[in-house]
Amino acid sequence: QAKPITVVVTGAAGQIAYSLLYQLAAGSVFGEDQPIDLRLLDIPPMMGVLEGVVMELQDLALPLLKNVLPTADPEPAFKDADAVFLVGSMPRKEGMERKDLLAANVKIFKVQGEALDKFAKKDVKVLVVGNPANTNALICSHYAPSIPKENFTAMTRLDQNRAQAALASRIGVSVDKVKNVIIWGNHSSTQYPDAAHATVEKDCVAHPVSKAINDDAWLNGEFVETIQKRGAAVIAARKMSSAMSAAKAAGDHMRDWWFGTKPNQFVSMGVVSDGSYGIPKDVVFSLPVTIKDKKYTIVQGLEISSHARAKLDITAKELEEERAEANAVLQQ
Ligand code: NAX
Repeated sequence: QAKPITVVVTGAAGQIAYSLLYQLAAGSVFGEDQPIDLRLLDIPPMMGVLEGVVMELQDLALPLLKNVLPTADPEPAFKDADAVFLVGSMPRKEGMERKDLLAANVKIFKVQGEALDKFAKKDVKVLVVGNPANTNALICSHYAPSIPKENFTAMTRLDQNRAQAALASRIGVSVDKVKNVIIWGNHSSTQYPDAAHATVEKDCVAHPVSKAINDDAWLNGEFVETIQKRGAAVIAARKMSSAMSAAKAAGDHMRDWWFGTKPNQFVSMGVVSDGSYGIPKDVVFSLPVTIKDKKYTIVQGLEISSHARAKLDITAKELEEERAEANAVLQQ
């Protein structure tokens, strides 16, 4: 059997981790022949809850799970880590401004970036889920200068999955028939879910989604808004934020990073911008990528309509503002 890889989940006592850990232990992310050592990081007050999670992991009776370490200390958590899910963050409390939330989280991701820099493997793959995910990923990477920037990504896969499901439902096909819908920008309500390059497979032939739907008003209006506000809709109904679907998306994102994307298919990930599509450099921007040998390549040459351009600029501006706010907090 292969040697175990070290997989870290932060916020391990929280609700997303609760769904994610099962997928990891069952082999649905790193493969059914890949044993794993799990490191579970959370804050000291959550250690009791985390003990319960460890008991349940044991009771899963899954052979791929070799060792489980619950801890509140980043050093043993990140030591020689191969793959890291940064899920833990400070949740928004009542009366808290967006700025306060950003300030609290930026500090967490600075500390974790420094710890990754010192203790993790240099080829570690870091997926940031905790919000504001894009800016947290940028900060984390900044404080881990010995690890390549490409090794830090932010999750917009949940948004991609939501968009894919919404399009499939509208067309009336199974969700796997829809491909290449793109999430551009920030994982926030300024994100731009874009179906312009998406295809739907019918009778083994790929057709443009725009033709299959044939309703630009819906694609540019209701579709975009529904995806942008889907997280809020789940909170309104469930009284808690998306967790099962977020965990599934985190697994999808990491699996594609680990094993690569399928031919003619791309996925969206928040990655450090290299200036492609006129997007400002040095923000973590969700872009379409293909992945091979654990390295992603930004898909180039997609046509951007003037309508899309305006949407990309809005979400880029928000990310630049977040970066400025984060830098202001870190300079205090
Ligand atoms: P929970 O509040 O259930 O769990 C968060 C856990 O993180 C808690 O156990 C908390 O103690 C822990 N934590 C706090 N500070 C920590 C630190 N410094 N080190 C380690 N652990 C720490 O939240 P949950 O529903 O699991 O959501 C986690 C994060 O994911 C939130 O920031 C949430 O906004 C974000 N989301 C991101 C999504 C995305 O698509 N990128 C979608 C889902 C979700 O909203």
